[in-house]
Amino acid sequence: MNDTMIIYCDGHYVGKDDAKISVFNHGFLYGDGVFEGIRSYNNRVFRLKEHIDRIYNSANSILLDIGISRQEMIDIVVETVRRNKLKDAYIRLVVARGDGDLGLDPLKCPKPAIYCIAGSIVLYPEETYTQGLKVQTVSTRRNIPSALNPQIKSLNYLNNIMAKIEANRAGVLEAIMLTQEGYVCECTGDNLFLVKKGVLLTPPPYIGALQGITRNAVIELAQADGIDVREPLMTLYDVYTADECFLTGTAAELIPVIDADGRTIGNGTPGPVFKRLLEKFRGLTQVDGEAYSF
Ligand code: PXG
Repeated sequence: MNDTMIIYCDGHYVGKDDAKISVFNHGFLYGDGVFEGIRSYNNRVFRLKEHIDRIYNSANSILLDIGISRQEMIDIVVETVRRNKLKDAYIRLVVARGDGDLGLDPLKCPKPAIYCIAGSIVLYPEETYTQGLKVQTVSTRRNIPSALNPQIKSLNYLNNIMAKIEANRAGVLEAIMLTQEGYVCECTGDNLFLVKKGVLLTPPPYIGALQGITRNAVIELAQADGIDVREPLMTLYDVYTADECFLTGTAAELIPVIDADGRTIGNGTPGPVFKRLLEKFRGLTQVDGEAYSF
């Protein structure tokens, strides 16, 4: 994080020390709000339109009227990275319910608050990208869609945070989260992919896996490469017996998994399908997205 960082803070571009929110903001008091994690590569904001669509869908689902157009939101994101002169960035876009009183009623919050932070992120240590990650199944199940639909990227990420704590306590960096029924769902901030006999498998969004933007890009790249992609219901047995496993996410990008619950996946090294898709993904990030200049 640099000292000259400029943050879009509810209508104004301010320095880091001035980017403050009220304790009465319901984003803080109740996790009432929505967010996106976005990346830019090589002066292009990767899949920005998809991220904007997703945050508007998240907001719409929680009856939060963002109050500005999608184009205005795109302009805020691009202007924030531009002002920070970042060629490559990790961008956090947040829309909170805004200031209210000490009750949870959102009707007491007249105006939503929008924030955009452009910086960087390192999710996993460098060597895990080449050597692979160990993951552990945790007891915290993914939120059930009938209680809080996991497609909503809400500011309340406690479900995922509890899973991350369990993984940390088990001595690994990432958790496999199951659905209430015991099907493999996703990880704490990443989607999960398996390769079995040349077929690419990933859990279906209707069970609670986020329809990740990196996930969608990987599916497109695989299909364009002639790889068969399917979204079946899967159990841990499928993970343990897969030829390859990897995770996808904006922050994580593509990361190989070589061990799940002590079972070695494939031959214990990043597999050929993963390597091929990683190369294609890296190529795509250099050319795809909303271009900007300083
Ligand atoms: N699943 C969940 C639950 C997520 O929150 C993904 C999958 C991947 O989706 P995208 O669209 O990014 O390919 C996410 C997104 C973090 C962090 O610090 C992760 C996300 C968002 C913010 C922070 O790990 N994940």
